[in-house]
Amino acid sequence: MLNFGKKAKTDAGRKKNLGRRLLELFNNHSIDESLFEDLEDLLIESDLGGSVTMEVVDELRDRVKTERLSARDEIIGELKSILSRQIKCLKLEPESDKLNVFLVLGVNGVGKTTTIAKMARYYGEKGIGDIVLSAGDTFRAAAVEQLKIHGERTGFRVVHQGPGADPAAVIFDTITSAKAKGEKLVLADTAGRMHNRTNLVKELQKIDSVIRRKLEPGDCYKKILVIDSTTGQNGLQQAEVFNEAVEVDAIILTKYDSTARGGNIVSISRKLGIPFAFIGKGEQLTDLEPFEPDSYLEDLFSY
Ligand SMILES: Nc1nc2c(ncn2[C@@H]2O[C@H](COP(=O)(O)OP(=O)(O)OP(=O)(O)O)[C@@H](O)[C@H]2O)c(=O)[nH]1
Ligand SMILES: [Mg+2]
Repeated sequence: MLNFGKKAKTDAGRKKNLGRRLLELFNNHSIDESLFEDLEDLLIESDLGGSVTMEVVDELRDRVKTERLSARDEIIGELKSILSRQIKCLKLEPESDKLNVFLVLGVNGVGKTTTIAKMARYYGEKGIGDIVLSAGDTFRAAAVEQLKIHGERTGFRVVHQGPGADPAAVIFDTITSAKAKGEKLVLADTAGRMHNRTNLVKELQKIDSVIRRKLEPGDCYKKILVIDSTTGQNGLQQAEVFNEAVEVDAIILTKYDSTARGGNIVSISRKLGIPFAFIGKGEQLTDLEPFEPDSYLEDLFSY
């Protein structure tokens, strides 16, 4: 079942990171088959997923054999480079001299609205001043207020209508006024909760088709999925559903500060080929970083 309503339980209680557990693994094994078997268990627990783990460990086993690797750090280094090759990333920047529309999607509570505010701040700092926030989450009454507060904090205008308004109409109006004002970037929020999953998908497809009809050739449109890193393999299922509904261009992983895992990046990259653009590491507006596979892996493997 997809986690469309309730938050998956976090792993805060079992926070013992992959790096430390890898060290323990090497301390307790010689380089033999049992090491690779326990490594598989460890990677599955870190949310890499069964099939991706098997492929990664098979490749590692081959490399250890052909390269005659025997030192712990060499083998861990090889594991990191195998994983690094599986991860896709994307530098997500608005294109200059164009209207850019970034539609932000994701199930409820993953951090969409906060991430929009973080992105506005991030791009604002980079000198992209003409940003407008679009309150496309009209399902939840407090959502518009939340985005208005972020608009005040970041200094950008917010286009909104009343609760219950048609989200496609709100985003349509935002694009119309952005074009009239010559603004360069629309960051559009969406609802993560609907009465059920079919409604959510239909709603997003409607928003997507309204945006497509409104945009002109040369405008830049990206659909960005937000995934909460504490939801583990559920993140992969969410990515599959949203990607099937509207074709996701990039993913932002949030709450990386609250989990010891986060291996689902590898399985999402490997299975769906969707690149990661940013990683959120806290609740403050400054807690957003462009996603870098090597520093993500350093972090995942740190002890
Ligand atoms: N620790 C941590 N908390 C985060 C991060 N990003 C968002 N949050 C928190 O997660 C909670 C939900 O964030 P929202 O931005 O409201 O999530 P949303 O996806 O817009 O939620 P809905 O509008 O209800 O669908 C808030 O308490 C945020 O402060 C992060 O990177 N780290
Ligand atoms: Mg929200």
